[in-house]
Parts: sequence; C-alpha cells; structure tokens
Amino acid sequence: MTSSPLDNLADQTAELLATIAELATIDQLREAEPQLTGKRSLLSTLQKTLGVLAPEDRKDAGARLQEARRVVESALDGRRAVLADEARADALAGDRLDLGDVVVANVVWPASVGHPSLVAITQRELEDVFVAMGFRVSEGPEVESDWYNFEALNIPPAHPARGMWDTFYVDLGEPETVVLRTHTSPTQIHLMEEAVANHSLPIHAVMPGRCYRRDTPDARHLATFHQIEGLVVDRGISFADLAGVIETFTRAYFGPDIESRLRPGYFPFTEPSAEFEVTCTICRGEGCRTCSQTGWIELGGCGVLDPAVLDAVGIDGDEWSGFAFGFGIDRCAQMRHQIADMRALIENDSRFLAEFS
Ligand code: FA5
Repeated sequence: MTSSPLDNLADQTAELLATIAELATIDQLREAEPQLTGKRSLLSTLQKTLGVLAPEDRKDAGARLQEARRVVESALDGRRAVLADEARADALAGDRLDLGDVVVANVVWPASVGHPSLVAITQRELEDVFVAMGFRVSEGPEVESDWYNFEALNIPPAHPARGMWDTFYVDLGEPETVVLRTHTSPTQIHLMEEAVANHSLPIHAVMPGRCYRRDTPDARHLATFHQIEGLVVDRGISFADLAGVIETFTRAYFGPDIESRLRPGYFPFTEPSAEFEVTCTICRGEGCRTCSQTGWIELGGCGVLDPAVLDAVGIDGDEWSGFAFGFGIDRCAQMRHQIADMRALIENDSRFLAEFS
C-alpha cells in the first residue's frame, strides 16, 4: 500500500485540537492562530502536497483535509468564545462593587472614625480641671454686639485698645455694630448681668468657646480658635486668689514639671492685668520657631476686674470684687502635646488625627 501525506492526519488533527485547548488567553490565541490555520500552518502545507496524489485519491484526500480544517477552525472559534467570556468575567469582577465588603466595612468603621478633635478633648479636660476647683461651666454667643465684645469691657469706640483685636464684623444693622466675638470675655458680661437680674451673686464660672480674629495663621495663631474664660465675682477677692487659681490649674493640667509665670500686662477690663506664660514645651525653654526664640509661650491673659466693668453691669464694687482670665484652648493643647505648629489642628491630616483618637 502506497503512503499518503495524510496518513497521520487524525493524529495531527488531535494534536492541533490539544494545542487549541491549552490556549489560556485571547492574546495567546491570536498569536497561535496563523500557525494553526494560516498559510504556513500544517493544514496549508498538507493542502499543497495533495498534488502528488493520484487523481482518484486526490478528491477523497481533499475532502478529509477540508473536514480536518473545519474541525480545527471550529475548535479555534469555540476556544475564542470561551476565552472572551472569561476575559469579560474577569473585567467585571475587577469593577464589581462588593456589597458584602461594604457591609463588613460598616461593621469595622466605627472603631476608626468620628472621634472628638484634640481641641474638643482639651476643652473637656480644661472644664474638668476647673469643675474640680469649684467652677461651673457656662457658654455665650459667638456673634456679639459691639457693646458686649468691647464697650461693656471698658473699650469704648475708637479706644486704642481695640487695635489689640483684629475684628470680623457681621454685615447686620448699623456698620460695625455686630461682630464675631474676638474673645470669650463678653460672656463675663452676660453672666454678671444674669446674676444681677437673678440676685445670684457670687459667680465662679468658666466659659469655653470659639473666637474669631483676623489673625494670619502661623505656628501659634489661627483665625478661628478657642478660649476658656474664667470669672470669679465674690466678696474680698484679690490678685492673690487669681494667682492661686492659675498655679493650681497649671499643676493639675500640665503636671509639676512645667514652669509658669505671670508677667505684667494690659487689658482695659482688668486692673492689675497679667499675661500667663509657660515654658515652651517644644524646646523646653531653649528657644525655637514656635516660641519665637523666647523659650516661653503665652497661654492667656488675666487680672482683677476693673471697677468700670462692675459698674457697667450694675454690680456694687464696694461690696463685690473679682478676677477673670482667658486662656487659649488651642494653645493649651499645643503645649500639652508639643505640637510645633498650631495649623496642624485644622489641617485634617489623618496621621495627626489618628494620634489623638
Ligand atoms: C484676651 O483675649 C483677653 N480676653 C484675655 C483676658 C480675659 C484678659 C480675662 C483678662 C481677663 P489675648 O488677646 O491675649 O487676651 O488672648 C488670650 C489667649 O488666647 C492668648 O494668650 C492665646 O492663648 C489665645 N489666642 C489669642 N489669639 C489667638 C489666635 N489667633 N489663635 C490661637 N490662639 C489665640
């Protein structure tokens, strides 16, 4: 029996089908296709050999070869469809929003989201210290009339001391009559008026809250910041009582290692007045950018109530006397936690926020 070029066609076709079955991606299929069915493929090469066959065998061989090509091409098409389906499914899986993940995330999230800011935490700690010392906590409005923010505090219009506070005015009523409070001191006036109206003197209170100034933010300043005001109105109060309260506060809040001092200062609503400072905790008093190389950081102002203020609210200065203080809450947080630049408090850097969660 004479041999034919198609003697191994069945095995060769089976090998081609096995190769096709192993193609793993559309790209591999595209690359392999010319060698499987193209001009230089085995099937095309066999096609060219048919000419050597006797004419009576050629027709039958042609038909077998055609059938083999049909089978191979059909396997190729089938594999192409499967691989295209798989590629689409992979892409969809990549894009898919897994609702299961969202549900799991909801369960895990509360542990790491939504905690009070460092300023809120500090405010609460400061309140706790003063409550332990016998003060009650009160509040006042952030939008004030000029009278509460300035005039009642012995700062009449055009008084040079107004320059101490760069003020945001609210566009309401007569020009420059309504302000965003520049300090918490107007709450002193509200409390004293209330006590007079209710015959409820003496007063021992602290009043925390937000303040606004047209200050350019820097290492120690923000345009929106917080103060905690302190007010004592009682009989026989002197500067020594104020100094004692500040000393007790400093030890309770900062611990025994921090040094503090009162330096003579000026506020129109207290006389005598002082500025309360602590050793800069960033440089331990050596001098740095945060404390402008002084080694000290001012935390607040304080003093004995000026009789003109008692007069403005109708309190008899012969019977009653008092003192007041106003500390920066953000500054207290800054010194307690050694934050070199106060702007970190409002930048929302998640690494900073996580430190105080
Ligand atoms: C006052 O605001 C006075 N009302 C304090 C006072 C109250 C004196 C009662 C006497 C009696 P002063 O402007 O110095 O004072 O501000 C007090 C403190 O608020 C500062 O020491 C600082 O800690 C904080 N503070 C002031 N301005 C800013 C600001 N722009 N950013 C952050 N903290 C500030």
